[in-house]
Order: sequence, then structure tokens, then C-alpha cells
Amino acid sequence: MPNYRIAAIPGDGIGKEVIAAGLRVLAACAARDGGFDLAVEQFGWGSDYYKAHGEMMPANGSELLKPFDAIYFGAVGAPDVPDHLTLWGLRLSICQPLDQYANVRPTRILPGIASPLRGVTAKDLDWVIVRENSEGEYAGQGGRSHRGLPEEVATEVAIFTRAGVERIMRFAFDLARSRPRKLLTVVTKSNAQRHGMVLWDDIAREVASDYPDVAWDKMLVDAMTVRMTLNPASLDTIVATNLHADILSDLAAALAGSIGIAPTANLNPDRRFPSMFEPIHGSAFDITGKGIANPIGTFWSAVMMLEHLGEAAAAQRLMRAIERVTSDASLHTPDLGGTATTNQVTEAVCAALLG
Ligand code: GGG
Repeated sequence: MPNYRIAAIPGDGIGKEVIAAGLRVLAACAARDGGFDLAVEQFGWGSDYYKAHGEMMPANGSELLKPFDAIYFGAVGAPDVPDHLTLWGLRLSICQPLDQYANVRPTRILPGIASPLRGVTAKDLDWVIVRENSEGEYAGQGGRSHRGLPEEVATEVAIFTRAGVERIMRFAFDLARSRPRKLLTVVTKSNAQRHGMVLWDDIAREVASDYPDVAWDKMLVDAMTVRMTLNPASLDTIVATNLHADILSDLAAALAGSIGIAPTANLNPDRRFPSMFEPIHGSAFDITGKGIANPIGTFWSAVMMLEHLGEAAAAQRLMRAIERVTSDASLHTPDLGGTATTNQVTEAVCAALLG
């Protein structure tokens, strides 16, 4: 029987609450399925660790994660540590060295959840956003000088490599091909950003010639926000740069009902290194400690983790249990307009799994 090694990194704020809930649900999955086991090791990295050690995780943190089969991540960000230190010190310091270059963000309207878009139902909004997760605007290049002086200058250099763009484009075309509609939208801002974004357009055209069965189009990112809002049914698989897809996927989650339900897989598709699964939401310090964080995005991320581990039946069972629970409005947390607690939702999903 496989015994998967899972590294759990709850991180900051509600990350601790939703990962605790997610681990309960995963344990129920393993118990229900009986065909696999999970050996979970917890890593207390994040902003509290930073305050004690001056770094978000040990310098060899990404090395320590390499022997694991998967990483289950909560959230990063704290009110009293600058956001660029927390994000670069933890999430990006894992994704980049472990070459988790494909960030996959499915978005659909789950049963019982209403979209804020009038008349839009589950059949109109079923997307997967692919976020390039290794370079682009998150290349970390640039600098700042003449601090505090009138001549102060800062640069933030986006880097797009042919290899990096081509691999994410092929990943997105493959994913689009695997879905019933075989439809891909490539998002750029190539009217204004005339180097890197034009490279994206060029590579999209080149790669598309290997996928004659996939219908594709391209959109500028500003127009894309309008299309997502006014014509969601015209979209299926979407690929965009690190920054653009980060923004679009927050919008997508809100249009599907709440950012609290949205999952992510940070994939290393060639499986040289472990992949990482996390809800797309951040640490939400405004609700931390109140016991009302929505754990559904974290549970759905566990579904993606189980799929990645090859436990398709368990993944399917967990998704069905999640959908059974979202169907019941009395089990909606406040972000969905309800009054349920994290614990009530977790118990209900465990009961749906075991029942
Ligand atoms: N669970 C996702 C998370 O904690 N995100 C924090 C964040 O600020 N992310 C921004 C980014 O990844 O670009």
C-alpha cells in the first residue's frame, strides 16, 4: 500500500486553520479509501518563524522538501512583516527552486453556490486558468537606488524566456486538449508591452500549429476582465503570465462565488520535484482566529493533490463530498453569506466521505 510523504506548511493567518482542516479531511479520505496512507510532516515556516529566526524558512528549506511526494501549503502574509519579504521568503522560495512552473487554477460554480453575475450558473462558468509560475513579472530582477531622494528610481524587470514561455504554452494546449471543449485563450498585453508579450503571441502561434484540434484565441488582459464578466461561457482554458493570471484568477474566484473556494496546484510537470497544493487565498488576518475561514479551497486543493498522487478514486470521492456540503446553504461560511464555521464544514465533509 503506498504511503505518501506529505509536507504540510500551514504558513500564516488562516493558513494554519485551513491546513489543519485539510489534514483532517485527508486523513478521512485515507481511512475511507483504505488503499493508501499519508505520512504528514509539519513545517512551522512563515511569519512567526521569521520573527524568531530572521527568515521565513531555513536557507535549505526547498532542499528539505525535495524527498516529499507533495506539499500542502496554507497561506503567506502578515500585517507586521512586509508582503514582499513574506511572499519571496516562503511561497516563491519553494515554487521557483522546485521548478513548479505550471500553476493550475480550476474555477467553476460549485453546487449550492451563487455567482454574483446575474443569470450565470454552473454551465456558464467552468474554467481552468494556467498561470506561468517561474518567471515573467516574478523574475525578481530589478533594483532601487537613491532611496529617499527626489532622484529615487526603482526598476522591476519582467523576464520572458523562449523556453519558459514555450513550456507553459504547451502545458496549456495539452490541458485544453484534455477538456471537452478543446478551447484555449492566450492572454497578454502585447499592444503595450512590445517585447515579452509579443514573444508570448509568437510562441502561442508556433505551438498552436502542433494542436490543430484545439481552438484558440488571444485577448488583451484588460479586455479579458470584461469578457470574463460579461461572457463567461465563451471561455474554457486560459493561459497568462505570472502576474496577469494571478489577478485574473482572483477575479475568476470571486465570479464563481468566493475566493474561499478556489484551489491551486503548483506543478512540476516532469515530476523531478514535488508539486505544491494550496488555496489561492492569502492569510486573511481580518478573520484569523475567528474559526470562520472557508476551508473549501483547501479541500479542493487536496483533491488536486490526490489526483497528482494517482489516487483518482479518492480524489473523486472527496470532490463529491465537497459538493454535497456546498449544496447545503446551512454549511456556508460567511464569505458565502452563511454562518457556518470552519469546523462545521470540515466535520460535514468528513461525514460525507465516511457516510
Ligand atoms: N495561498 C496563497 C497565498 O498565500 N498567496 C499569498 C500571496 O500574496 N500571493 C501572491 C502571489 O502568489 O502572487
